Amino acid sequence: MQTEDFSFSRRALLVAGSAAAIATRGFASAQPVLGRSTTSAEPAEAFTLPALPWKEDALAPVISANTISFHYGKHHKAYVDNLNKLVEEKKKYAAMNLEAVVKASYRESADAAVFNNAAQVWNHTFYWNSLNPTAVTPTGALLERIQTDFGGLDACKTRLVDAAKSHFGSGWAWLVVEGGKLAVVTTSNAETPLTTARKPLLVIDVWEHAYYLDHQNKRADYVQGVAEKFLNWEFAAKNLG
Ligand code: MN3
Repeated sequence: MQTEDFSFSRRALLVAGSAAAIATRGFASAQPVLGRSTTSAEPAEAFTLPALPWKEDALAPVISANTISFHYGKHHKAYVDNLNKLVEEKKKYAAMNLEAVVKASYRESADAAVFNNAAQVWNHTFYWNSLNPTAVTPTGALLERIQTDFGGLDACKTRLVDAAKSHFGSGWAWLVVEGGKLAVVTTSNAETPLTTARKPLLVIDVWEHAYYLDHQNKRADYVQGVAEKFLNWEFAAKNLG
């Protein structure tokens, strides 16, 4: 498992339906960074907030339009804005795309703020693409892996839901490939599989801002609703490759 396999593939995002919006500095790692040259003396193009791949009310009532408006329009946007401010001062990140910033800043304790904001930009875009208002079920190689590694789709969803429910504090519940097998893991705060040998397939945001307006303290209602109705298995399949 090579770390370059974990790139937020543009192909997967094209399938997710918001190609034009995601073809920005942050999500074009599989090809030259769009609109700028790493050797140019021109100022770096700013990171941008990718468009949502569906309408704000598409996941209601599990995730209301109100939650999406804050989560995407305020939280996600703030991470983008903060990252742009930070990178203006931290010139070594100026020529990097988003994935490179996440990976490079992770190793620098003095750049924790850069990592936190960059990783949260990446994690949130991955999260929006992990959700799909149209019910789809896994097929093909992904379904085979799910059956082999979890014993079936229901068991896979249960593992993801249980991990999301039991994660302490803010973080993320991920379906990943680790050591050639599917696995469910959680990360805290801005931590992301991007800095590890794990390849992310899907994620559920379990920060309180993801569900508190709709479900208050009942995180289980949110994660069960997401797992039952909105997991984007097509996105997972593309990430599996
Ligand atoms: Mn969030």
